[in-house]
Amino acid sequence: MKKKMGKRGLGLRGAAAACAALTVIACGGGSDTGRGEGIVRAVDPVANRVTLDHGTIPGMMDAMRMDFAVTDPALLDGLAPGDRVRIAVRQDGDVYVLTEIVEIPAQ
Ligand SMILES: [Cu+2]
Repeated sequence: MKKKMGKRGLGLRGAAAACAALTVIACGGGSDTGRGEGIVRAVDPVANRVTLDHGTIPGMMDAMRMDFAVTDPALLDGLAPGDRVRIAVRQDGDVYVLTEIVEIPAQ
């Protein structure tokens, strides 16, 4: 009679995959500056905030829509919804702050 080992094998493999995922997250947490691109959705010069649909920021986060504080209100000058931008993001604990916003000229 043969014993079936399939389920147990998958379980171990699943556990290994989970560990690998945790390692990646831990590594991502170690990097506190990231770069990516995004599209401006809203600008709030009074609160010094900008809402972006941003792409993947390697080591920091996946693509999503969110709003960021900016280090310098002047970074928001001339920005309008629909603009494509390159960004540099600094992570301070749970807070993400843009240190750089550069408009990508439309082609
Ligand atoms: Cu985000």
